[in-house]
Amino acid sequence: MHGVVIKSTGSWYIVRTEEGDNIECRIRGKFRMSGIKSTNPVTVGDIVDFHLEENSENGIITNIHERKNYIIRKSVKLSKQTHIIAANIDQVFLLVTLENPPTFTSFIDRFLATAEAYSIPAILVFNKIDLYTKELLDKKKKLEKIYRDIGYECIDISATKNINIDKLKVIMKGKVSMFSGHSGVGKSTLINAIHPDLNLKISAISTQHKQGQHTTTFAEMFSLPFSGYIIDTPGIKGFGVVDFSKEEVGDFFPEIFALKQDCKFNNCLHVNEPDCAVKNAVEKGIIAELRYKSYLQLLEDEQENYRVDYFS
Ligand SMILES: Nc1nc2c(ncn2[C@@H]2O[C@H](COP(=O)(O)OP(=O)(O)OP(=O)(O)O)[C@@H](O)[C@H]2O)c(=O)[nH]1
Ligand SMILES: [Mg+2]
Ligand SMILES: [Zn+2]
Repeated sequence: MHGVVIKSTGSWYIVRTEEGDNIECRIRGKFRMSGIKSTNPVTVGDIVDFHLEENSENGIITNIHERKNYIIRKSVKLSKQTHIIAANIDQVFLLVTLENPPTFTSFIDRFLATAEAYSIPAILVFNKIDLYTKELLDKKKKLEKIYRDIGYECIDISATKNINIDKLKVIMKGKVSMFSGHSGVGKSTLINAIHPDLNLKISAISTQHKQGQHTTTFAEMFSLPFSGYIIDTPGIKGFGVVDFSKEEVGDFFPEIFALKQDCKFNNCLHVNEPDCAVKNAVEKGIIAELRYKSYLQLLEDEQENYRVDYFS
């Protein structure tokens, strides 16, 4: 038998079969995907083979089909370990709020670079626009211009006021979409707005810290009434870009990638090299300063910089 993993709690997996049955499955003994050191061998979105245990309605997973792609993050405590958030994703929506909680551009850029590295189309969704002041609307507009100019779609929504939810539904139809972003940005609220029957748990962000409360604790996949799947994920703080080499970081910034053949040195890292087309473009304002700073930061790969905002 086979199916898709729609939920994982660490020791149990819910596998949905083509007939639409949900079977609780386990893995037995050592089960490792070659090449990935991760805390979870099986993840949401994985296509797996399994067989039913004797005299039981539960199954044992015996095989994971090759993944089209997957997104990983570094485990917070064990920095060398990674956690696979989800696999076989068609597109990822990054939910962004400029306040309550703030989403910093360094985080957005790290996320986008990761999506580029895995060749997963990424869409920026600015949520909670019902709360935006004139000043925040201006800031959002400037940010959107930067991201649109380099090819990323940006959509303004309000999950609670039902603004532009239909626009999202059109893009999601027939696809596996993953929702990501900091805790409290409204991922679960948005999924409820798209598919109210799901009635996912949400919580107010803490008034003291203006941060989310990590309400969603496991990634989970839901099938949509208009065809397609949606993956809700727990809020993430940092996004570990695990296996980038310095030379390839620029390839995950579309505007840097586009210019690199014009640099004098073909292994130019666009830091201190002479006749660097990228640095020239930054000076002329063709490449946004904040994107370039995010790029430099990724080169250094300093964890503690995750939450630094270069846009203000
Ligand atoms: N005003 C306003 N509040 C919103 C909107 N979307 C979500 N919220 C509120 O933001 C808070 C957090 O929403 P959640 O959906 O729990 O956030 P989440 O991203 O799922 O958070 P985690 O599960 O912790 O990662 C709730 O109080 C929501 O009501 C919106 O469009 N406008
Ligand atoms: Mg949630
Ligand atoms: Zn260069």
